[in-house]
Amino acid sequence: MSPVDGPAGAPWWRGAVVYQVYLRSFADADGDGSGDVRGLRSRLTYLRDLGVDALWINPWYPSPMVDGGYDVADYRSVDPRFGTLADAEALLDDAHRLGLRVLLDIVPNHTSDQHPWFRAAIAAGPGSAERRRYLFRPGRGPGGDEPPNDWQSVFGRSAWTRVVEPDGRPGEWYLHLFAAEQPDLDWTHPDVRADFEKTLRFWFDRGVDGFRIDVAHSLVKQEGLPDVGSGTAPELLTDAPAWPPGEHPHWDREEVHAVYREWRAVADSYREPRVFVAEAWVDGPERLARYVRPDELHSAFGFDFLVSPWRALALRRAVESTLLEHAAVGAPSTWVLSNHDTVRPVSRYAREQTDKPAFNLHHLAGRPADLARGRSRARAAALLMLALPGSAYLYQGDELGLPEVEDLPEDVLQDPEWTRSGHARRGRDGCRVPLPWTSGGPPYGFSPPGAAPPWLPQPPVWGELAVARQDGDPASTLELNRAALRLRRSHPALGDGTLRWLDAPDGVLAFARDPGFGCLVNVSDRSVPLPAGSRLLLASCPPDAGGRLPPDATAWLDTGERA
Ligand code: TEU
Repeated sequence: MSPVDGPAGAPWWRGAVVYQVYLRSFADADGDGSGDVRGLRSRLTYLRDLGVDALWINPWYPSPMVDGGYDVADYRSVDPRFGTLADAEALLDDAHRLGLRVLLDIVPNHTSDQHPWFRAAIAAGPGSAERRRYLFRPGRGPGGDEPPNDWQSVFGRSAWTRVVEPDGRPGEWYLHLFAAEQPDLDWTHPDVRADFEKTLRFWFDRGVDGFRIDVAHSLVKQEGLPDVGSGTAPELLTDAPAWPPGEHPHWDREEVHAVYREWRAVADSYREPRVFVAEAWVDGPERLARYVRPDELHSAFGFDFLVSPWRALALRRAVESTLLEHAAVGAPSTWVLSNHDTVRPVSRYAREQTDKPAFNLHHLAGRPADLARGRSRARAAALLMLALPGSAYLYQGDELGLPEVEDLPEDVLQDPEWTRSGHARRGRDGCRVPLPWTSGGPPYGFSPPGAAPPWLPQPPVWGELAVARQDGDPASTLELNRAALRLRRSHPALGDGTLRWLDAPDGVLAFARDPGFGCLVNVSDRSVPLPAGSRLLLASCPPDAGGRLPPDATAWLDTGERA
């Protein structure tokens, strides 16, 4: 068994629970109101005690922070607001000493407009070698006044911006699938491929255990950059299915897989092989599984589960199809309920559940919320997720049951989605509010005394949801997560493996995992009996006096069966 192997000899990542650290909002050590690497180092024992196996840290590279660090100006350094390279190395040492692995976030689709390559491209002018690393094109129409094609930015409006040429005249346009400050790279250019390989090695050589790959499905664009055509919406999940699989001009194209075969070879060249997880919003598990074929990436977020409403059939369908398609290529499924782009589960499940995916705040606008119900469901969903075969990602603050902060004042909103959508969508700041560590008022232990206010204001409810308040309270969401992670670690049936669905009443999901584990998820609106002969290990809500599991609750059971 190599040092990277898990208890049963399987590679650690196949069944790992990974905690997502949104660094700006995790813990602030230097008192500037924004989280940093030293803050994270000071809280590593909290993560060890929570019981996770690894961390994924959102981009910490030098960045103008137009898109929270997803606009990278230098891939092989650390932004001074977050710390230094020495701090990063110390963090890796500390984490490894505590038995935590560390994944970083790589952003290959685009750079910042302040990246030296893009600055050189602007300065060098049309036709230059420097411009060929990006996607510069002449405009359409008289005078080239129209964008080169109809592609839309994910954040709203055209995906093209026109530049002023060195001679002062309006000139070419460049492509940016996200903000204008995030120009897309041209992945057919050998410099681009070589430089990212260099970045992977730079961090792997420093002991980083792997990478989450940002918008992994967008890198390679169709030659000639043809129009997407009519009837498309600027939203990933809605415009992809209109296209035959693999043929959208910029999402999920076949050519992207060659890049990941190269990256896999880099990861495998290390004595302790490094791992990848793809962020790929593609059209269903079958397309997703293509990213985790044996010579490609190790894992990919199963977003069908994330967007699934709290409804038994939808959840079962998402789980079943994800498991099936991953098994076909020999990869473990990767479950996730939220991240820094999506609305907090407590607030999502607080709404009436429709058949439509509702993973962004703007999907919920105007729909009445019952946060207590949302929290029950979020707790139940967490136990469901942690009982499923494969690995799971836990977004910071979800272990505390934090809700989305839906009423941030407009003047503090920073997400480029807010401005680019012409204020039609408030964006993703509401799930990025700095964490509450202690009760007693802002900054709730996020920053040291006397610090600048947190970069987003924290709501009063942070007091009752703070880590210190939940610590030791067996009824708290924090203790529920700790108990689940403890059990998951010690129970031989949990983590990587398979499941067997069991017969269950309408609105209830029931499955078994060998040896001796059962999971019952009550998505219906009435309580249901626990199976006879089983012993309750953990429940997101205690059974009633008659031993029945209430609605919106999950139970973990010892079924007594031994292999
Ligand atoms: O997100 C990819 C993405 O397209 C969506 O999650 C998108 O941000 C959301 O649907 C908008 O409502 C990744 C990062 O996770 C995100 O934070 C970045 O903004 C984006 O890439 C660009 O790098």
